[in-house]
Amino acid sequence: SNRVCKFSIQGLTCISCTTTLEYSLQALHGVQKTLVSPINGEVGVHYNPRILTYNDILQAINDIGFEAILIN
Ligand code: 9UX
Repeated sequence: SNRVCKFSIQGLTCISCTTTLEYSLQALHGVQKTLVSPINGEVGVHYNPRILTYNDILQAINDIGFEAILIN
């Protein structure tokens, strides 16, 4: 089954970083789809909770240098 989590990413404003973030998240095993908006600095991630948790996704966001807050 699928789950969706959404993060607010601090300081995410440019297309370059948005693309980097999107590729990094899509490279994670268990991530099915990402929706990144540099306009509001948010990212939605569709993932399989049997394979990874939202904390793994948060870790991946942190690993590329962004702070993030889970918003749902
Ligand atoms: Mo980017 Mo940042 O490529 O302040 S969102 S630099």
